[in-house]
Amino acid sequence: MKKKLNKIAKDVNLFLIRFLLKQKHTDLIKPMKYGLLPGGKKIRSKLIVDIGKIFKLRYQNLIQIGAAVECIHAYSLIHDDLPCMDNDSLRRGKLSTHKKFGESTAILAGNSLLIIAYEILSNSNLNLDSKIKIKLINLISKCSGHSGIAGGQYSDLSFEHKKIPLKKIIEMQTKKTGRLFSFCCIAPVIISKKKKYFKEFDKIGSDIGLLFQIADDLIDYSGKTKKVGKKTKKDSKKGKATLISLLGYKKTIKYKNKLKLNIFKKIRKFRNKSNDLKNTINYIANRTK
Ligand code: GRG
Repeated sequence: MKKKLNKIAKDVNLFLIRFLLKQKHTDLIKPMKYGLLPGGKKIRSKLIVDIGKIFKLRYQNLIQIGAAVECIHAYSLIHDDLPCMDNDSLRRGKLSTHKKFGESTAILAGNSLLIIAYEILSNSNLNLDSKIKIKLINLISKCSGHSGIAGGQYSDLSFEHKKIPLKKIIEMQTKKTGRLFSFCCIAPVIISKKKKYFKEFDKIGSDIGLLFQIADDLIDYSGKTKKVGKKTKKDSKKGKATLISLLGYKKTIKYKNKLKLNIFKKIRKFRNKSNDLKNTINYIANRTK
């Protein structure tokens, strides 16, 4: 699993480095690269490749779509670390982008990464039919804006120091983290034009996203800053609404394991074609950083 993940991370980074090299050089490229390239696991790209494998899709197209997703993901992390959001000075084991380059530069580098995701998806070297590209762009827009990442982040911040019911916490985490995972799971279905699987992979994606977020909250609860590469034990200090704050540590682990088994049930029918996907889901559920 680690070997395959590293290969995909390397290929995505290589694509991004080449793509950025072809851009007109500007002073924002350096902070953009800083927030985008080193350290990230590229787990979202791994999911795209795993599901692409089920539908026998071209690897290089999947890497290019993964690159676009990683730009949006990096943008969300850069903005998430800002003082007006979660105010974190450490990310991926180094200073967060605003600590290194200043707040205004971090905001602009983040915005530029969001825009570049659309440039990557609409680029003529992405070897897909224009109609499919438009569908991908339309979906990633919905997953990133007010009904997705940004909307989920808004709820996350407004829930701080409040008692929030389980359903609302899950809804918030599904938007904040799950929608981008949904995109990763649906994109290969859109490319393969297998409409009948669309809803199924939408749900699988948001469940994997939720699983990822729960694992992330557990890491915050019990992980060590040095190993994780970002400050841990912040959620309780900030009064974040998480499953741990509501159910406690042990029940949250039970919830996570049940969710994982449910996802496995949904992908069982793909038999050994979904082996890589299954390994990635296990990795997501058990990760410690
Ligand atoms: C509209 C895209 C957009 C963003 C603005 C700031 C913001 C709104 C949203 C924040 C979303 C956010 C940071 C969600 C948390 C998801 C999460 C657990 C990220 C950690 O992802 P990893 O572990 O990171 O995959 P690496 O470093 O491996 O890439």
